[in-house]
Amino acid sequence: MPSNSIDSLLHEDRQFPPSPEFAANSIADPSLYERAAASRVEFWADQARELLDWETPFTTALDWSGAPVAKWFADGRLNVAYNCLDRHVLAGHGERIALHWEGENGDTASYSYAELTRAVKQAANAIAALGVGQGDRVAIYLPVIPEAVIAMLAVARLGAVHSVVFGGFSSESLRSRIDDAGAKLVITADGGWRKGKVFPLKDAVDGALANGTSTVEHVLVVRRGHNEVQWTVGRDLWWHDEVATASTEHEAEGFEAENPLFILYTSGTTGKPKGILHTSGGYLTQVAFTHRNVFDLHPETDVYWCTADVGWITGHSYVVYGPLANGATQVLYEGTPDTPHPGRWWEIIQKYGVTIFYTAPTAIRSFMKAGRQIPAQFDLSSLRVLGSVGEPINPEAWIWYRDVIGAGTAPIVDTWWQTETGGIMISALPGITNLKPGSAQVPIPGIKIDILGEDGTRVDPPAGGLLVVSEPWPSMLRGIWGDPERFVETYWSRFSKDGVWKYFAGDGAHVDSDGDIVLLGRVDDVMNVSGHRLSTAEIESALVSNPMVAEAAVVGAADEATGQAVVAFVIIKTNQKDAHTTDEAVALLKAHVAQQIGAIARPRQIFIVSELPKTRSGKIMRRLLQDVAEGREIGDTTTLADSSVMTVISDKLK
Ligand code: 6R9
Repeated sequence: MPSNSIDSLLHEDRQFPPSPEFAANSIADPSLYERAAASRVEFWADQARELLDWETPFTTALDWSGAPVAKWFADGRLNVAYNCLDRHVLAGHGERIALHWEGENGDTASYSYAELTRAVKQAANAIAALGVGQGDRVAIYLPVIPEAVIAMLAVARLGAVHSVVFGGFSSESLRSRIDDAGAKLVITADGGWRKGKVFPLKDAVDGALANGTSTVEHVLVVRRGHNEVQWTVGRDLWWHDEVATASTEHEAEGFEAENPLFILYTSGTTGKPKGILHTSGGYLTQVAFTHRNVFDLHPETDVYWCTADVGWITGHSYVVYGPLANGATQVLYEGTPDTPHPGRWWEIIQKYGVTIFYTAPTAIRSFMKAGRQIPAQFDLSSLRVLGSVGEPINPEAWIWYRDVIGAGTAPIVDTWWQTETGGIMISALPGITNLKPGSAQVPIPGIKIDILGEDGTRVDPPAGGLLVVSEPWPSMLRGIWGDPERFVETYWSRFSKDGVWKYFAGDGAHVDSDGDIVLLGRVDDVMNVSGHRLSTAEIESALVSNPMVAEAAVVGAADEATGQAVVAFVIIKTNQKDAHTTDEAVALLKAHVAQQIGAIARPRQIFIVSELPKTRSGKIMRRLLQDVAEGREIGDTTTLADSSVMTVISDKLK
């Protein structure tokens, strides 16, 4: 966010109270805050009992004796997939639609809860027959098709652990995730539809497994793109051969509440992505609670649509687990917002009568740019709640979203949370809170957030500082896969002391005079590009893995459309300098990053420079490069080893 807009954010005085009709029909009531304030842990225990079915009820809600690894509801047993499926059928809701799927190419499919339950039972039988059982890891690399949801739930049903890898990640990224988790099985598709074309997925899996040292025994392939694929006999199996022929009977077994549910990799401050580990009972409790209360879900009548890909945490918590645990009817869409025409999303809302819509600010900004005449061609009158996630939403975009998409009346919930927090942590509740553009506003009931100064003392409103979560919460991460030290170091070392553990989120935040929280972006070397997290170090290491490159520095520069954009400064090796023109080198390096990590990491700009600004201890001063990338006057250079470097760099860019 450009720094000059922060001031205006902190003086936002427009407020939008809930309409009396909305408040009267809303699921949540203010007593939630009172109950949570009276006893936070008991409050969560009540939610766990009310929202979920337990095979064995728990007797202890929270065990924090192994801090910072929490155990929630640890002596209880449940089956996550049973909670998302079978119990709704048993309660008489088998005919209710669980998924309305819309393929980008126009294919559609609908699954009732009874049909989805049957499909998951078949998939669980097929996957178990491949030797997958409790604790085994399964990598899932699929487009947004019903089989992605089915595969996740089938793995969960067996007590196994899924690691979903976003389909836009490269073969290299997939390989490192498969290897880190030691996956036994990969579930993929031949290809998927994106921007009017089939993109291959199975090829990338073949590439990831090519060195032959992988732990993967089988690859289960869904036919979706009908593109040609290579086949390794004995290893590769078609989903339609294995799953469609499997038995539709499968008894869900209860697993302990702390049984691992999934690993999801996310970018951190170093080059190596972190495998964030989530478990079962606490995670499902918080995602079900927040999905119900933050979106004011009425499962009998609402049609919910979250546009996230299942490969991100938003897809896990608010496409798969939250909505299905709550018995919601939802839309699942495979493709991009503007294929085959720029009104595709609005057409989908009109077609299915979507009532609750959850998307990212970057999408809203791109629609703003395209103009209100596009959504105006569709009937959006079914919409009654709008959500935002992934990055701060600027007040202009907030107002546009409410006016143009929400008919000037729909409440907007700006939800702050992270892969690590598992579920929503800060958000308005639409029937209760007076909404304020540009602010995520208040912790949800049962969550304790503080804003601390650099020295760890609490800052009082109105003031700015660093965001911490001060008490354990049910859907918190339980660790970084295979790296307990990095877990403590990354999240808990900064502000914890004397046995009091505080989770450091990596975000800066400000509390305004009403006590509302305004998020100010990351304070570490993590960028947020279109709501996706990317690490500067990861892209730098991709760049230096190219034989042309001697050294690289990457910064996130403010970008109107994507929030931040990747800008790289690269030094070419002396003996490579004459091999390419500057334009060629830039094009080759952009393609190299896309191939190493994925197209989302492709730099917007690459500047070829002869030196990088460094401190005397050799640390690259990214702050100065960011000034250059954002076209600002260069800041304080006194700690540079050689202060003339910045003059050389900025002269070069003029
Ligand atoms: C859910 C998700 C987490 C980071 C987080 C923060 C940013 C997410 C936000 C927001 C301001 C919001 N972020 N939601 N910033 N307002 N409503 O996005 O998870 O991909 O792990 O990213 O995204 O910087 O730390 P993840």
